[in-house]
This record gives sequence, C-alpha cells and structure tokens, in this order.
Amino acid sequence: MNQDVDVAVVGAGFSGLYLLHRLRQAGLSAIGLETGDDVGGTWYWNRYPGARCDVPTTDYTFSFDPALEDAWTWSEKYATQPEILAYLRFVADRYDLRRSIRFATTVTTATWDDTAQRWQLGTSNGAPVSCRFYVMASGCLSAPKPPEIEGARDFAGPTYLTSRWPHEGVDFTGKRVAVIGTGSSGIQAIPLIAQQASHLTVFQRTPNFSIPALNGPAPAAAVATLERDRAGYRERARWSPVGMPRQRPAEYSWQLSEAERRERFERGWMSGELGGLSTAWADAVSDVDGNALLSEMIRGKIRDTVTDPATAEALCPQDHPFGSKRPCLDTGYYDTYNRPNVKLVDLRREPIATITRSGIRTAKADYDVDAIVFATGFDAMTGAMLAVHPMTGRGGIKLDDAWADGPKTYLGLTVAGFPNLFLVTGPGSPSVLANMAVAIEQHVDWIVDRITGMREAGQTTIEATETAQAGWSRHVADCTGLTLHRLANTWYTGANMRGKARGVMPYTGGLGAYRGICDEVVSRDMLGFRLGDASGNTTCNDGEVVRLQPDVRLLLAEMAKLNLPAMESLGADAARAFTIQARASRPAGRPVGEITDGTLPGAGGPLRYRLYRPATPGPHGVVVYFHAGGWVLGSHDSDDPLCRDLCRRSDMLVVSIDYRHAPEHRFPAAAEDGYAAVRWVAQHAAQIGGRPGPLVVAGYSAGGNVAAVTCQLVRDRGGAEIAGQLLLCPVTDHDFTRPSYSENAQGYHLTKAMMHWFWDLYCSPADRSDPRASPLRGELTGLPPALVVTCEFDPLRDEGIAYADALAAAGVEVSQLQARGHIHTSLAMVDVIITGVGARERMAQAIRRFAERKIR
Ligand code: N01
Repeated sequence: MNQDVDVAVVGAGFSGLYLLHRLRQAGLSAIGLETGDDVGGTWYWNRYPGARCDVPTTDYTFSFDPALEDAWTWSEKYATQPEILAYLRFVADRYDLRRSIRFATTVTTATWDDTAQRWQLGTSNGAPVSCRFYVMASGCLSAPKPPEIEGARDFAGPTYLTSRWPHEGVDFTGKRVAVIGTGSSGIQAIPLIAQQASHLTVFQRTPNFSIPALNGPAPAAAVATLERDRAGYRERARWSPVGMPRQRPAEYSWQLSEAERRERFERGWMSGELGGLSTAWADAVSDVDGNALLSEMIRGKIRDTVTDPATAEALCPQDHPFGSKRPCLDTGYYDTYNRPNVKLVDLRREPIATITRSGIRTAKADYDVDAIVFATGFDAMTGAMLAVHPMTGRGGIKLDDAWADGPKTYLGLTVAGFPNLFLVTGPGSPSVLANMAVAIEQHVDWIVDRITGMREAGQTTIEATETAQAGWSRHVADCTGLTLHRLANTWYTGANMRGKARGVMPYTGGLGAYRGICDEVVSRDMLGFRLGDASGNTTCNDGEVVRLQPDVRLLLAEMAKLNLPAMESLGADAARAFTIQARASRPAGRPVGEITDGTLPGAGGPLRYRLYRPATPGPHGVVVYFHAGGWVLGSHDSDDPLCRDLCRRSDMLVVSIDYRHAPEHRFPAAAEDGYAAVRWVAQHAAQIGGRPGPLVVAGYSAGGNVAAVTCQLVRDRGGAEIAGQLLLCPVTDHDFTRPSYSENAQGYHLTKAMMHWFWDLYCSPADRSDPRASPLRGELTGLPPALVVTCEFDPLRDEGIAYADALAAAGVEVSQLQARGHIHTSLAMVDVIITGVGARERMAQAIRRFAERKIR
C-alpha cells in the first residue's frame, strides 16, 4: 500500500524542517523522509570534534518567525554542532514537525508516472510513497566522498569519517592518530585531536587558506545592529549577495597604498569572519592581481605563526586564489603545528602509496598509527540527489543520464524532463556560496508559493523548458566569469571526485540578484515553465530569464533607480557636464608606465592628445585611439580606463585624440581631424617614444566611426601606414531601420533617440551618405585588417556586423567579436563590467598582433 501525500520531502535538516512547516501551514499533506533517526541533516551527521558553523549565529538562523528568534539565544558567535543540532530539534518540537517525518528511511528510487501525474518513491523502510510533488531537501554536503585510497580496508585499527562521526564520540587519549584531509572539517578537528592524542600526523594534499574565527560570545556590536531593527536587518540579508548584510568596499587594490592595504588586511584578519578578508578591497576575490596581494598577506600570517619554516611553507596555499576554494575559519589551526606531538606530511612531496595494516605508507616513509580520521569531504551538490537511483523522469529519462556532463537545472530549483520535482539549494542556485539559512528560506518560500499558486489555478504539473534551462546554464557560466572559482580544483567544480564532470556548480551571481530573478520568473507569467492541468491542457511562456551579462544587468538596474534624464533632452553643454560628472564616480583606471598630455595639429587647429605609455621598456608599437561620445561628447581623457587597459594588455603606446566635436564643429570636422592626427602621429612616432612604422587605429562608437573613416582616408590620400583597425561598437551607417535599432531602441544605455540626436548635431541629412560619415557606404577594398566588436544589446550592433561583413566581402582580413549579453557601453567599463574582460583581452591581442605582423 502506498502512502499518498501532496508533497514528499527528502531530508530533515534546515530545508526539510522549514518545508514541512510551510507545507502544513498551506494545508498540504506532506511527509518527510530522513535517513537519520532524528532531525538535523548535516548537523546530525557531522559530530567530529570542533564542528561549528562558519557563518555567525546572528545570521545562521531561521528568520521566518520572529517569535522563534525571540525564543532562542545562541551562546556563541560560531555555535558548536551540538548547539546547532539542539536548535533544529527545538524547531522540530516547536512546530510539531516530527509527526510528519519517517526517520531511518532512505529514498531508494523515484519514478514519475505521467498518467497519474505523480511521483512514486521507493523507500528503505515502510510503504512506498505516492506524491504529486517531490522535493529533494537533501543538502549540498551530505553524501560523503568514498575513501578512494588503496588499502583503506586493510587498516587494523579504527577509522572515522568526519561526516559520519560516532554519536558517542571518540576518545583519542594516548593514541597515535592520522588525519587525512585539510578542508574545513579537517582544519576544525585537527587542533582538538592534537590536544588529546599522543601523536597526530596530518596528511595534507592541498593546503587551504584559513583565518582565525576568534570565537566567543556573539559580538556586542553585531547583536546591537540586529536588535536595533531585526526585521530590517533580515530583509537586507535576503537581498544581499551572500545572505548577510555587509558593507562592500568601493576602493580597488590599486587605488590604495601599501600601508592602506595592510591596515585593511589586518582589520579583515581580526574580524574573525570569512567576509572580512574577501571585502578588504573591491577586487579582492574578483581579480587575479587584487587577489594575489591578499593571498600573499595571508601566507605571511602563516609564516609568522608556524615556527618550522618547511612546515610553514607546506601550509601556504599556492595553487589557488583566496576565496576560489572555500576558505576555512579555525581556532588555533596553524599554532597546532608548533606542538611537539604534531607532524605535517606534505602529500605533494610524498603521495600516499597505500594504507597498510599498521598505518599509512607514503612514497617516502611508513607512518604507524592507531586510528585514521578521513576528513576527505563530500560528493558535493549532486551526490545526495543522484543517490536516489534511478530517478526517472518523463519518458523514462534518468537523472544521472541527464546530468552525465554536469548538473543542468533551471534556477537550481527544477530540472527539464522531471515534472513536479523541486531541488532545495540545487546546483545552479547560490546555495553554498551564501548563508544557507537565508538561501534555504528563499527556496522553500518559492517552492511552496508555486505549489499553492498551482492549486489555486487548478494546475497539476510544472516543468522547466529546455530553452529556459539552457539559458540558465549560460547565465550561471557567465556569473562564474565574475569570480575566481574557475581557477581552483574544488568540490564547487566537482574536481574532488574522480570521474565527475567539471564546472562551477553553485550560482555565483549573488543571493539578492538571484532572488530578484526568481521573482521575475513568476512576474513574467512563469517564464520558462510549462504548466499543465489534470485534463492535459498546458500553458507555457517559454524563454530565458536573463540574457544580459550579470554585471551588465546589475548596472542597468542601478541606473534605472537613478531615474536619469534623457541625454538628448539636455542640450550639448549640459550633456557634456553631466557625462563629466558621471565619469568622476567610476573607478580610476589602473596605473600604466606614464601618462602625458600634448597637442598636435588637427585639420582646423591644434588638438589635445593624451599618451598612455606602458611600464615596459620601449619603443612600443603605437595605437591612435578615438573616443566615444556621438561626435558631441567626450575628449582625449574620457575613455581613460579603456585606454589604460588597452595599453597594459597590449603593451603598446596609446595616443587618445581630442578631435573636434559637434555641434560647434559639424561633419566632416571629426573625420578630417582623425586623418590629420593619424598622419601626425605616424610622422612623430619616434619623437613620442613609439616605434616608427605602421600604426594601429582604434575607436569606440563615434570614435569607431572616425577610426574606420580615417583608414579609408589614409588608403586614398596616403600620409601614414596602418597595420590594423580596431572598431568597437562603431557607427558605420545612418540607416535606422536595422533590427538592432528596434530591438534595443531603449533600456540599454545608448538609445535610438540619442543616436538620432547625435546624428542631427553632427551631420546634415544631405551629407550622411558621404563615406566620411557612413563608412559602410564607402569603397572597402584595400583597407587594413580589422577586428570589429559588436554588442548584442546595442542599437549599433547590426551596422557593426554589416561593416565587418562588407569588409570581408571586399577581401579585407576581418574578424568579428559579437559580445553576447553586452550593451553599447559595457566593454569600455573596465573594472565595472568584469564580464567584459575576455573581450578586452581579445581587443588588446588583436592590436598587438596587427602591429607585430607588420614589423615582421
Ligand atoms: O571537505 P573538503 P570538508 N588523499 O572537500 C582531502 C563545509 N563545511 O569536509 O584538496 C588525500 O573541503 C582534500 O585534499 P584536496 C564547507 O563548505 C563547513 O573539509 O582534494 N587527501 C581536502 O584537503 C567545506 O568547504 C564547515 O587535494 C584527500 C580534504 O580531504 C565543505 O563542507 C565545517 C583525498 C577534503 O576537504 C567540505 O569540507 C566543515 C585523498 N584521496 C565543512 N581525498 C563549517 O561550517 C580528499 N582529500 C565550518
């Protein structure tokens, strides 16, 4: 006989408990299925010495019921496992949840019955379960990684897994103990085991970054902040990137002096919070250079603490940036290696050969021990879900086949092909990168709201579409590009498991942004879901919820809040003043070797230029650069961050020209100045410290127009040799009928109305077909090689592509970079739009290659 319920919930940890509570409140029948014999989830199993949370208890707690918060007081800043388990038992009792949970019960199989529109679950204990909705609340770190070390079964003494620790505890007094693994579990357990054991040998394969937890009572300031406005604090947490309201720094590492960086580092180190260091400066965990400074300071702390230099060096992580792998919080971890009874074995120098009857044999020695502790981690994020085997969706599809190349989900909540299955904190959701308590509440609320909403609408099935899921995978990957997680081999990427597909599994775009996206899916008529009723009728608003790059999306959202006036309504002078003011708020560009200003003769009088010289010894190849601004706005320094970036990445000298602007100087002033400037730079390359010979010409937007026109003029009139042209989102034509003008007419910074305004100020309609205004209409043969960069959400996209296609048709060597998810302005926003890094690198490589090919 089946047990029939509306919803089956697998797991009775934080997620399962809150789910059962909400489902019951909603009047749905539900059963919890839990392998353990009590509630607690990860806090039920991980009872090793030293186990604590690494998110402060002021944050690591349920927030759905203020009365619950009043009823419970945490005793420490970071609670121990017994206290967290006691809290979860308290929650289960308070809401009388145990009566809905079948303990000591593992879900063995799960099968979708398309006719009944129900899931059928096989269980290890008791009746099978038939449910309309099936929710895996089984945790991200709950399936232990099998010990994969040869000989593990041969050891004569006891072995322990940190994640399956005996309930009665273990007494290591007088014992020689080995600990294998130095992740969070190992790093928490090692100091306590060292205090008890007669001797401890730690077998470390990869050192981790760890910072002192400085545990104690919850800090008074944190408690006061919370108590002053608890509801407001919790709400800010829900919309914050990591589920904890914390200040984010505005300053980048290169804007701070060494002393300022040191001061911030020490403050972060003494904060006793993981976020204390990752927010030391704006690029601490998003940029390799900003991170290297931080990582080295942490290594300095390790060297200062550990007295034996060789041990200290072995403990210093060198193979991954801080934060790319989950950093640890510890209590006396590094000090432990100064104890006479502790030895570190560096498995990079002497790998484990086998475990023997009496201990561990490495490539260099035998270490005899009485007990072995495996702190070797988990089959993270997917392990517990795939442990339900088989999990069979619509048409017989198996989850392990669907995920053979890595997990694919929509929002980390659902899987195409698996109707009415929900995952709590599944792969593709912020989960382990956020405060789990807050992440879980968001997921549970979203799931229960969908189920109740469907009940009201008479719907019985919900399933993600393939389109939505593929779009989500792309967005998750785009977000990954904003972080350094891709640079480390970790359980985040599946790299800790032999044979597991690789890829960053959690959503790195931030919890607040993610919450907004989940809400958007609902407000856009359940975008990307197919909903059905009992008669087989379905509705589906198919599509991708996020098509912009994640940082572009955030930028546009922030700009929308500012409610800025339309540029074209301001008049040229006010628009100029406005853009100068706006520029002042952006990050200063990174240092280059030298920046100098000068003047050169233009077509109608002197023009200012700014010269960016690399820090490397010259002479350097030369790029003449024309700035953006619709022929109306900007100057030789207005694209400063982009010019610095091009200079640094290409190792070339960049000369940015302040060509004349409209409406004071209308067409063809800008074009003629472009030609004059290139000719002058070509003739004076050596004088300004550049390498004489062919130049590269580059330009962005209207500057791209000037660059393209200049190349045509130089071909026709001579006066310089051009090795190549870089055209970033160039204006190439005056035709407003191309699709990108209607698709991206507004909402993406540069608008169609602005382009009309720019054209009107610059060039009368009668002149617009002149190739000096619309280079697409000119003769294109014999032009220098080009890289044309276009952005997907730019009104100018299609004319850029048209120009590249026309160049190719005319026999010009041309490559295109079509930047997906970017807007007209995003690639120039260095250090703001991080996802533009790849495109900026490609542009720099291209100009360098143009120049080098000509030299050879
Ligand atoms: O597991 P891990 P964990 N031979 O995978 C090593 C959360 N957590 O249980 O890196 C030798 O991080 C492995 O070496 P390597 C937290 O999110 C939170 O410690 O693969 N060594 C590594 O050193 C955390 O990140 C809390 O080279 C082997 C270690 O074992 C996550 O859980 C507390 C090996 C495994 O580290 C996982 O942490 C605890 C082998 N064959 C955990 N196989 C808090 O809240 C593996 N290793 C504080």
